[in-house]
Amino acid sequence: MAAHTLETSAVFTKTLSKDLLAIAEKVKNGERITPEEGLLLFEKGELSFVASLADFISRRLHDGKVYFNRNFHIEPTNVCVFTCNFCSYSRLYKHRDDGWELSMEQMLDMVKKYDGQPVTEVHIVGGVHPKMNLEFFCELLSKIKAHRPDLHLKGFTAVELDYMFRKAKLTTEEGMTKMRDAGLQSLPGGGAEIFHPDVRAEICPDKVDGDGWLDIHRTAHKLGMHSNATMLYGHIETYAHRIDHMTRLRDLQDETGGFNCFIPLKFRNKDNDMSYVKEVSIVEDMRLYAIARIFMDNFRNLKAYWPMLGREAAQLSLSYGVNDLDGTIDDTTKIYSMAGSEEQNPSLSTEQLCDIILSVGRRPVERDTLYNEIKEYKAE
Ligand code: V47
Ligand code: SF4
Repeated sequence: MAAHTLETSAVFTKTLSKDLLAIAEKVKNGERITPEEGLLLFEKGELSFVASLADFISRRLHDGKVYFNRNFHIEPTNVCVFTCNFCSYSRLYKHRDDGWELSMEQMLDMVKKYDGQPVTEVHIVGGVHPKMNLEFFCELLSKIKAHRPDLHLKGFTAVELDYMFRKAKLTTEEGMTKMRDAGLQSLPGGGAEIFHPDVRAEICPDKVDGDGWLDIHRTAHKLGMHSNATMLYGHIETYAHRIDHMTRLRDLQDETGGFNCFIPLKFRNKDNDMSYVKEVSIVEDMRLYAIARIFMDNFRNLKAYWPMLGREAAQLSLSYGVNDLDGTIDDTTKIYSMAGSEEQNPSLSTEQLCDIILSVGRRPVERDTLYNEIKEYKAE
């Protein structure tokens, strides 16, 4: 199979059912597949089949380019009013002595540590602390912007925003406008989990629901901001729940076009209230990436978050539709090391990240948050 052609007739006709063959034809012609067809891929699509379709789409969109970003994380606190059963990271307010709460000065010092370094983004996300309110975070944003105007401020999941806006007695639009005016430019994709209420009731009953999450992102897009979308997979959800989740995101993307990328997040089971749930296999991880690439036709970018997946699995995912490995992140990200990821100190230099990409025959390209290309790195 040449890089940009998909030979559906010769390769697949002997082995595939009519339904799967119809999906391959649609992919070849650049057509959207239906939710029923997405479900069929989960139920019947073998790894090699979905991989060839996903890689075809990824090469057609990106010509072998794999993006990464020079960013760093600030996690203001792991104190949280919510009790998501899959979370290994949060501590209730009454147990806050076991957790951390950074002051404004500590967070500004973290930003200053990167003075003179070519980072383009700061990603701010954490627990939902009852005392860290909208005013506090608006002040943080405007102080970071004043210190370093070129840094793109990406921060706060819909869960954090929903809580802050409700506490401030503001509508979503009023609250989001305040955040935007203080300097917030993009929202990360967290808090989406699985939108379906049956699953949410079991894994995260008390935080913003699926419609609320979508409404916050819709509002951000309307105000000219961008955002990401995640899906926490590999726990109690069924294939139908995954398709329902991705369909809702695909519909919102049709409406606003404001999503930058889709990020499947693999459930890790260490030290949380769902430790009894076995983690899914790497074959299921790769099938999920490939099917997401096929189904989410209006999302240009599919990201594997290597601190969660592990660097080798993330490298493998580049053959299953992934075209973004997120960033060169230092060890400020704790959410996955605490949940059992093999990456206990997730830090990669630009050279290491480029080696990972080059050694599987792809083209490493540094991007900014909005996927503007900064530089392509060639093999030495
Ligand atoms: O919403 C929590 C997930 C998310 C576990 O937008 C877990 O660029 C697996 O959304 N096992 C927060 N996942 C992190 C997040 C994110 C990460 C990287 C990049 C971006 C982006 C966003 O982490 C939560 C939840 O879905 N999570 N606990 C766990 N045990
Ligand atoms: Fe809090 Fe987020 Fe953990 Fe849920 S996933 S308990 S909202 S920190």
